[in-house]
Amino acid sequence: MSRNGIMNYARYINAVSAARKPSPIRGLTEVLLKSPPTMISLATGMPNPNMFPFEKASFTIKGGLKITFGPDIMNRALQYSASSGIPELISWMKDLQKHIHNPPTINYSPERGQMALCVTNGSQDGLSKVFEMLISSGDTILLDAPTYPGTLITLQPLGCKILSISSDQHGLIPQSLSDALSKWKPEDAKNPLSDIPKVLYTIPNGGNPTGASMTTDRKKEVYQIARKYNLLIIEDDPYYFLQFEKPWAPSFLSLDVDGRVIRTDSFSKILSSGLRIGFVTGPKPLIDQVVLHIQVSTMHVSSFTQLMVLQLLQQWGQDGFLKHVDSVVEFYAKQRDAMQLSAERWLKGLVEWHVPTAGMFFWMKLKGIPDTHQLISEKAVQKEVLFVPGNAFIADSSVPSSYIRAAFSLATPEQIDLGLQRLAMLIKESV
Ligand code: 09M
Repeated sequence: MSRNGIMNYARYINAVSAARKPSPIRGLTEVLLKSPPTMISLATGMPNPNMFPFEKASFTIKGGLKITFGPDIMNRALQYSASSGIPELISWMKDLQKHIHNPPTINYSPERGQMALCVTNGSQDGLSKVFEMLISSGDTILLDAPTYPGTLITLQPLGCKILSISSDQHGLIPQSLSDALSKWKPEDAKNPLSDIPKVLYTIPNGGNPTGASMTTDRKKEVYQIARKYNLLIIEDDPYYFLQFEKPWAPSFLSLDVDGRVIRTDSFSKILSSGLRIGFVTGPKPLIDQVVLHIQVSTMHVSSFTQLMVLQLLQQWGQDGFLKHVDSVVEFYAKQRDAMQLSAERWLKGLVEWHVPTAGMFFWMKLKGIPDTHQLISEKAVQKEVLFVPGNAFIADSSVPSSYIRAAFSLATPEQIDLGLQRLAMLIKESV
């Protein structure tokens, strides 16, 4: 932070991102969208939607609601739209973030890190753009270990060093973060030539693969460490809406008095993973850079997808949305219980695990098996049961891991039971 307590965002933005310029055509499009109907535009190269073959559509929502795309909405759905997202959807999502997280930054000035939001093709798209904005070759990034392979494979080609921070059943361990940073001094953050890490990435709820969720106290401690060393925190939280216990834990975004948190949300676990829709929320100077990247890559998330989701959210309202989330949670909590019951039945004495309070995963340590890779990729396949071996979730996948990730999202309780019975047989045959 600079002396007056304001974040210097330029410190975090890498050379590629800093060199991004807005598209001149996009600027004209904004003018057109705000123009009176008397404006004659011979400017934009948008196609004429009357030439598109799709006419109307209607979707039946479980529970009886209907979404209808008449000719006007259909034309809008088939046309280009703003890179940051359809304005009404952004505004709906900002209201949701305000309601859920009440971020301190909401009324800050834009330069001070006012909360801004853009729509992305799932959180993966948002995350990769955030990393590509922040990471330069040679940088060191702090990550929860083990972690989501989608993050590891995004980071690896960027040439950064990964500094893994230990975690347990309550997620990232603050002491481990402090220890990792102790080789630097907080003042190093003021030296542009220092190699002090600038970014911490963490999955705070229902961690992938660990199933772990961070306690409020831990989040507060981590936030204080981030303040001390002037770190940005990337809060990758696609399992936020899959928390099985209320009250839901406060997010890093909700603690963010400085404007140092970038949060990725996903609709993949609650509305659809195939529609590809997620959100990046964070300080405006950083979101603006992400949007410049969107302008030259996807241009925007499918207008069709956004309008479909918007209509659903508008009809539901926040209450209806949260009621839907409750029903999703109820399903996954039962699935979690089924896996817990079957694990107790078959795996006691063979496997160590913690019961997750969010998400879709159990992280299981197979006793007496130093490396699960071969067991899972060969013998388990022959026994017709699949898991992900633990080494998929560590930066150096050649390091052996005695863990596996078991997902309880898709299989029926009967299949879960049979699957864990097969796992028990495999372990017994292998030790
Ligand atoms: N497995 C994810 N995780 C996964 C997975 C997946 C096909 C996805 C964390 O849909 P998005 O883009 O919002 O989700 C990306 C994402 C971001 N962050 C922590 C995640 O777990 C999705 C897709 C097949 C397997 C998959 O195994 O874990």
